[in-house]
Amino acid sequence: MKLASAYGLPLQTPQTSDIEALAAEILQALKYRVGKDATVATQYDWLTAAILVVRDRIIDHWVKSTKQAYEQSAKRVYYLSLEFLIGRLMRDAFSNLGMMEDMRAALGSLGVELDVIATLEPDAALGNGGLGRLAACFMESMATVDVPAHGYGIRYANGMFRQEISDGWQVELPETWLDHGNPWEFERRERSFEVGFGGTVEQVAAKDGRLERHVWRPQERVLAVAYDTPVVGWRGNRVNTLRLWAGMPVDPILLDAFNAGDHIGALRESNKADALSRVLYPADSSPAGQELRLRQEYFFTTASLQDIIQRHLSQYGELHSLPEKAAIHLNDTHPSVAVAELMRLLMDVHGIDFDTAWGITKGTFAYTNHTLLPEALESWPVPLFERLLPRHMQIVYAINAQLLHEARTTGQFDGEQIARISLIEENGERRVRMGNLAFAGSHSINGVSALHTELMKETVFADLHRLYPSRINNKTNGITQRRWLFQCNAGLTGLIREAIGDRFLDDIAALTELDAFAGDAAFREKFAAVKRANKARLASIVAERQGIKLDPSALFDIQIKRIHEYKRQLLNIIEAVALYDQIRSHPERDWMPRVKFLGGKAAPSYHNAKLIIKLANDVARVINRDPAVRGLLKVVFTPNYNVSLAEVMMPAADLSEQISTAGMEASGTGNMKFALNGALTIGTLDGANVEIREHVGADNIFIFGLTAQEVAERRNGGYAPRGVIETSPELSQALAAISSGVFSPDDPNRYRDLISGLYDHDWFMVAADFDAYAATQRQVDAVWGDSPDWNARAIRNVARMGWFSSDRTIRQYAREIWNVPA
Ligand code: T68
Repeated sequence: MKLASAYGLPLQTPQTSDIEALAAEILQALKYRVGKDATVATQYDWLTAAILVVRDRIIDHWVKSTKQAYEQSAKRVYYLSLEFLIGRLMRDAFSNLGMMEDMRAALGSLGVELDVIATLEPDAALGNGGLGRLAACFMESMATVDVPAHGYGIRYANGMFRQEISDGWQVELPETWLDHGNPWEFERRERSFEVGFGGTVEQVAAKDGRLERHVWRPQERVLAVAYDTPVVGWRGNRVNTLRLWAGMPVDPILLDAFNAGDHIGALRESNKADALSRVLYPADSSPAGQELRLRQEYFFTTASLQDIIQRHLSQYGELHSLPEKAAIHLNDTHPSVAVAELMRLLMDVHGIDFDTAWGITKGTFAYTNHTLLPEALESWPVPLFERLLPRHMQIVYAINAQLLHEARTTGQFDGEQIARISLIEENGERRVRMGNLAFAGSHSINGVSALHTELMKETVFADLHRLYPSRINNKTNGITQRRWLFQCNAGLTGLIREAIGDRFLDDIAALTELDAFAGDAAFREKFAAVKRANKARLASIVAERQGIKLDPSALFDIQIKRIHEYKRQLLNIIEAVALYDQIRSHPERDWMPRVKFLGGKAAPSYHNAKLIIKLANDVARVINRDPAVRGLLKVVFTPNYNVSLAEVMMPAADLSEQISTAGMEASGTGNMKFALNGALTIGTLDGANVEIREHVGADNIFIFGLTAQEVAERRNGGYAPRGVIETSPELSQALAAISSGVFSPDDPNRYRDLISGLYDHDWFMVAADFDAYAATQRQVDAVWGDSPDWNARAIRNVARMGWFSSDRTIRQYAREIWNVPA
């Protein structure tokens, strides 16, 4: 068996005749589908031709999968998500179909390098961070474990912004991923649905004079048009559909207006429709709070539900069986207006009574919560909700009446508790609570790690949980090993195959067989060589893009994720400053050379997060220039962190930074990607870190800091950070340096407020955890100094991370929430 080459994962050795046939197919596609001759084809043309050839094979599987689900009357899963952070698709498809080496050889025979055209494929960045990437991993795992599923979302013309760093500051630029067309998608003009906004609700009386139906007469109408992308599972087993909606006007041009000379006004409808699928809101873990956002949520939700109902009706002819044949999953509260919308469709359009409709709704929906941050819990002002969705407002009130009646009849809740259960927030401005709506309308509500789920029961959903104690359950997140090991780390994958054979490719539980190799010195050497090559690859990218020279033998310490105060990049940067100070003060000590990488995007309106990016860059500039620490410490901020950069950084890390304030990171999934690629974690007992420790063993992870319970106690007990800072000389000095402008001589006051915030309140407990963090970093150094020990621990991490596969997560969703076989 041929081993994995630098990037490929061959399932068979390529045969010359196959290669020739494939090359001929690529040329055919280039000529007849791209319309170019090989002599004039650009690299983009070759990319398109290569994708089209593989796409043909995918379509065969796709048609088969769709037919099969229909013929077997299988229950389908519908995953509604405002975000799908997919990244590039070509390698995914080649690798899952076992065609990587054949395609490489075929393209090579035509003088085209697969690795070169692969880098031209734009990232489909239709998401902000963890929540969107989880949706993408889930789509791949559902196809792999053979769950008939459709993802539903929005086809944003502009996804996540491109981040440039200019003079150390984040600058946001639009990313236009569709510039060269998108060979993966199929436009389905015939699959379009009307979406209404505003207007009035009429009550139509029945013959006997009783009120019968409500008819919503929207003031505005737009169309949602479907674009389908096939999602290929491992070994091409099943191909599911990601259906993304784009806004289109009902009347592309208002001819009357145009003819009257109002050329701009004539396009008004068109522009309005266009706006719905124009941009992804680039804020995570904070509410967008804008009318357009609510419009986007309703737009994709109603289109998806109309589509689901149409499919169900065409197969079963009635809607009472919906819960048996369809599981609709709400990825966070962004689609939770679906609860009211399904009720509306069932009652107003299909004539089903309220109680029956409510039963169908609860039987069909399930909801995942991804955050406990109070400021991130979505709610909409009642006047806005009522103006855009007048009928839904009535339905929300009707559901609320029923919900509060149920709560009151238990006799278990006082007035305050009832107020917290209510779908309407009544303190101050009245608002519709989307989390409570999703909870009320779902039979299952899950958290994304064991700790997060417990905290959900104790905090945000404490009262609803007491009312419906069987609804909350845990489904710890996972990641797809196809992208996050096989594809991004072919070197390590090849080495594992050499050691334990190929079984783990299909059954990730077999990865535990690698554990035995932690004690094998020869294997450790090979493992270290793979890591070193991955680090060299990252170093060369940093050299090329940023002109910074790095030594791959230094410890690569990486924190990459969205920039947010609760994720505590600031703690990491302050520790870098303290370390810098220590190295300068004690040059005689045996310091371990280290490169600290930071990367991530800040929401454009998040002032402190943007300031933290500037601080990272200011600190990097000073440290990297100082000859006193040369060869011992470097700080690198990698611009425009995205899925493709993650695929290079995860395999190159020695140390993974997962240092959020305990109780605030719901799960984390980057933590899983790093450990699976052989990085050791330094982290708090937060989110899935807790379970990672259980799986890899306490000796193979560096845990520090306050627990979630301790954080809560400190906050309740009147935490006084100033005293804490004053008793830590290292921390005081580092803060004084930052605050006084050592790293910002051009604007010495730049960080004064940021740092005084730590003295005055320090909500994220940076000061409380600093000493423990710094001390643990020195333990990291000590273990790093003993490479056999370090490598043994790293190997154990790889061997024991199989449980964090999203295949496991999806099987649990399938069996315990959706009631579908997997
Ligand atoms: C993340 N949430 C959690 N939110 O922070 C992370 N929010 O701990 C978890 O691992 C991950 O979800 C998957 O469960 C997010 O990423 C968002 O991106 C987001 C987007 C819009 C509005 C609010």
